[in-house]
Amino acid sequence: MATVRLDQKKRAIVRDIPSSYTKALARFFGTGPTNVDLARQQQLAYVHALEANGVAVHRLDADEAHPDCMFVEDQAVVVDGHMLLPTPGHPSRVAEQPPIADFLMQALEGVQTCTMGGEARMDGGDIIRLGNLFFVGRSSRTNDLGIVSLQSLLDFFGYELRVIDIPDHALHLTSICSTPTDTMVLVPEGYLSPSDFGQLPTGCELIWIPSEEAYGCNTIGLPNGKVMVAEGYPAVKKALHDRGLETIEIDMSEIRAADGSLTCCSIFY
Ligand code: CIR
Repeated sequence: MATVRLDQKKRAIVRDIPSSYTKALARFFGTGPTNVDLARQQQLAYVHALEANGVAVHRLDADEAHPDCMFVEDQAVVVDGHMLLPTPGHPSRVAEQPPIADFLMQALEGVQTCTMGGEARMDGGDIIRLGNLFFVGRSSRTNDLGIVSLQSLLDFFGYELRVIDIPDHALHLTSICSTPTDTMVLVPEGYLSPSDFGQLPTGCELIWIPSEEAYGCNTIGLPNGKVMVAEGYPAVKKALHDRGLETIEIDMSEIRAADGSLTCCSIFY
């Protein structure tokens, strides 16, 4: 999940993959998953990588009625112990939320929770955090009313929010972008431009990656300084290695097949 700083990544939830996963939505990077066993193996490797690097992982049960339920990032936005439960932007995904919300409300005892009403829509996958500066994608899943709800939460903390229009050939902001550290943003050429981000705080950097590695721009930075990356994206690896970061590669082929990236598969809380 992209709304916590590196030092806040101590605990995460993931959700098991249902047998119905072959019916998951796929319109962008993926052509639809075909091998549920392989997807489960890849998710297990993902969980092991998190655990091996100091993150305590809780697994929620799969929901057979919701093929996309493993993509928990979209369902809850946790910021400094507060939580926004967005109304997800795709109707088929709305009912995935209650078990995730219930778990987080218990785990984050006394958490201040807000929900969205009316026509507001947002997927958590449209948000990234660079220190205390937030970016939100205005996308096919996240609308202006959803962005207003997020703004209200961030106003409480005094954090700035900048809006980025997501091009039609991408699903979410996190589909094409991530913050492997609290001072770096990985961005693909051909999707976004420097003006989308505006002036970054001193010491922060946009790292441009060739467009053919757009999927690889989604990474998970870990508190120990290592970065989880999808296997098969050499320019992403090199950019991180050049900056002194160690990478952990995860085979994401059957998760990518459903347009899912590394951050989509967990919520840090
Ligand atoms: C969907 O289309 O909603 C899922 N198949 C993929 C969701 C990926 N989530 C994310 O980028 N945060």
